[in-house]
Amino acid sequence: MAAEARYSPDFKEVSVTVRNDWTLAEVQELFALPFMDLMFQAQSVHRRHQAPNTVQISTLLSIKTGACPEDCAYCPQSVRFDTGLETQELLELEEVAARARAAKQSGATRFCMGAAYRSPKQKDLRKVLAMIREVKSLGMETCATLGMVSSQQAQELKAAGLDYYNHNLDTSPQYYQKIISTRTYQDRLDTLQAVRNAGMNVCCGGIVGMGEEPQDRAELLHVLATLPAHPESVPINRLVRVAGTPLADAAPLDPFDFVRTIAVARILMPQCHVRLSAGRSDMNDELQALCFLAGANSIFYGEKLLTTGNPDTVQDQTLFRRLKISAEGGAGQPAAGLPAGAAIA
Ligand code: SAM
Ligand code: DTB
Ligand code: SF4
Repeated sequence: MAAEARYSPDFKEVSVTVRNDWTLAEVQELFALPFMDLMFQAQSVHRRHQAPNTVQISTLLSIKTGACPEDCAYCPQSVRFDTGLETQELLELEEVAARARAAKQSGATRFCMGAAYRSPKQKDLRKVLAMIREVKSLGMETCATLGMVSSQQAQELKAAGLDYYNHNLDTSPQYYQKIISTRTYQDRLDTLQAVRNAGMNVCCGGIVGMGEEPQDRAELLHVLATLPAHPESVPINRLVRVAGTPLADAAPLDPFDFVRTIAVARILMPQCHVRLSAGRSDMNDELQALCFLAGANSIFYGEKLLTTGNPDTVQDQTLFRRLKISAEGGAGQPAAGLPAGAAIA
């Protein structure tokens, strides 16, 4: 006599289709699932759409640091907050090229350049275009985050060889107004549209742990998952609380709520890379493993983000070995010290 089945009878089949007609109610229902059910569903979707046990590796370089006129309440680079940050004008081409060569040497396949601009001035953009051409000529994927860009600027970036443009929505439309006053949510959507129209890959996500309500996290993911096309890359940052910023004393977030956000992002946008971005320095190995289980499959590798710390590379290598996670190979080499993996089809 067969044993009675004990698994949950109402577990839905994992969908093969990619949807951008999610309702907010559906997103809220996912967030409301028991943690284990959500993780099971997220990992099932992950295995249907992504190579398991494989993580894409990006490196990050701040090419222009601090003195930013915007007032993003989380950011150490705003000129409005006294964070003791040392500012740095736009780096010279030679220096960026040297850093990119070193990143390639250590096995990085994507090089992300970040600048503390509201939007780039044309004379600065010209210099950044030269940097993009240089990095591209090394055979690396290129990514940049320079603030708002016009359609014309997006086309120039694309023509120079930019593969990805990072521009985050950060939070829900409602909560956004408590975080930033110097540019609107619609400004950000317009930049995303310009990037998409220019034919570049979109990298767009947000920050969790800024004192927002669970509803705000649902709304952020709902906006992202109902864009006409999902971003190819979705960075989920955990707020790095920097002394001197208005969010320095934000209440700590329940780590499981962070993991839930990753899991829901994975379910809603099955074909994107979900990046476990800022905040890893304050996470133990077990929490990072839960994030990978929830569907995160990209990280920043290297000991600095833009201005704040990131885990040291030996620590990451050890974690990847312990979890038997491989670096997504892509067209290049795996990151130094990390086990190589098969490229994702
Ligand atoms: N100035 C450009 C912009 O805002 O688009 C590019 C650089 S900006 C620093 C890139 C992203 O870093 C922000 O959109 C935000 O999501 C993230 N970020 C900045 N400060 C952070 C912090 N303290 N904790 C977590 N993420 C942060
Ligand atoms: C993103 O979403 N996170 C990265 C990248 N895009 C540019 C930046 C994180 C910055 C964390 C704070 C700092 O180091 O200044
Ligand atoms: Fe400036 Fe970007 Fe920081 Fe906002 S997040 S203050 S735009 S560098």
